[in-house]
Amino acid sequence: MNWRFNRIAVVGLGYIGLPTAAMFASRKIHVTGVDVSEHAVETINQGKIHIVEPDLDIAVHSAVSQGYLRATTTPEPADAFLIAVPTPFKGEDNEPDLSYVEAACRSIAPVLAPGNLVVLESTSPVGTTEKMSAWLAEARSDLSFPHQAGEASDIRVAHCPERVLPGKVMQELIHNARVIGGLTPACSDASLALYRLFVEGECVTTNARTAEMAKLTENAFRDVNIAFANELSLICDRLGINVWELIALANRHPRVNILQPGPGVGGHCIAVDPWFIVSSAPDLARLIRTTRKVNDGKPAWVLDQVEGAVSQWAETSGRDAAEATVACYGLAFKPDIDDLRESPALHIAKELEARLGGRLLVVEPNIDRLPASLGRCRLVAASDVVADVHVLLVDHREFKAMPAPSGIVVDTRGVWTGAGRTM
Ligand code: SAJ
Repeated sequence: MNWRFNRIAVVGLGYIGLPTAAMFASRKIHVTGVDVSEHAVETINQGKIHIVEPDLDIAVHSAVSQGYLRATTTPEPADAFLIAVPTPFKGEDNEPDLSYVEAACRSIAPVLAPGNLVVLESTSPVGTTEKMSAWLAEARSDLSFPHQAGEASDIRVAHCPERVLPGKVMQELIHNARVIGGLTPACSDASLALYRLFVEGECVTTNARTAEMAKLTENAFRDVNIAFANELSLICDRLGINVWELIALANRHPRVNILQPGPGVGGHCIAVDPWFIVSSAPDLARLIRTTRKVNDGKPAWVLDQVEGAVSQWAETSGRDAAEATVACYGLAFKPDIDDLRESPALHIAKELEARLGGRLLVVEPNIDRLPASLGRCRLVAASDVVADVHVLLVDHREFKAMPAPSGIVVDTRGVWTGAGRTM
């Protein structure tokens, strides 16, 4: 079948939706961006962006000024609708919260017309695409949907999970392979034609449930591998072995590729998505649940290390531990970005502030001002630090380029104490 997409609507203009909208617009397709935030809509319509991502500002500015991208708070008719809204978890049991997906479905339902395609891009638990089809059908009993009518449905529904790395979104959107899972083969075919408009990577079709699980599997795989490295770092510390040297040596084996330990796992994906697998098969997902606990437990271990370092300073200097000045290097959730959300480094700095009072310095070259939650710390340049204990939390390029500071060092990333580095 020959699919035509004259207008595409993207619902949710965040880290995934806005770059995707700009990408379609760059191929001279009319795109309507939909978001509940008036601020986001106004900013985008001025050709500006409300999030930080390299090269996105240029793409949005040119898409808006050439008239291919326009943002609104109310959905309008289109040929294809992409849903890219958050899918967080909630409650003590980390259950997936699909309320944003449901709200997005209910908002587009009134403008759907026969022949339309609806694609879910948000990372979602297995079964969400079927639920989405059911929510749409509930709102539009005059149309038929694939979970009821199969190949003959008026509306096509598919899942095509986003897989781009924050900081490299504009390149990865074009070049990464895409997994496309339709509720029927015709739904997959329509989505394939949609993504081929700008994706140069391989586009592979499957069913919706497999596509949902593929995305969760990718992030759970990375989580397991990081947990392995984090657990090794605890064991090596006890045994007096440099964990970074150990991993570099083990990785010389042709079939071993261990990731790097750190202060914990941050961001909005890897620390969240594995829980979606756990909640769908709690009795079977034993390794994946333990992985989450290992990675979530790392910040507490780092805090113990810092307290140990402060006691060591007090002992050797003959001073009171309460007089120690501690400097934290890095607050972001990973290197060379300014994103502090769900950052283990930020969590550690906040805890240290609470425990140490005012004598905490923070070096974070990617921000101009400390978040309000760190009201009693001082943001300083690395060259201005005078401290007794230095805590490296993020491997920003600036820290890699400088020598290890003198004093006691707690290095969670192996930047100053890693393989091949001397103290
Ligand atoms: N981390 C380590 N050690 C490592 C690698 C990462 O401690 O060796 C930490 C980072 O410091 C960070 C966290 O893990 O705190 C996550 O960072 P990341 O760079 O691994 O991943 P994200 O969360 O930025 O993006 C991931 C990507 N998934 C995979 O690489 C499998 C990305 O492709 C996904 O699109 C994204 O999640 C998403 O949106 O799901």
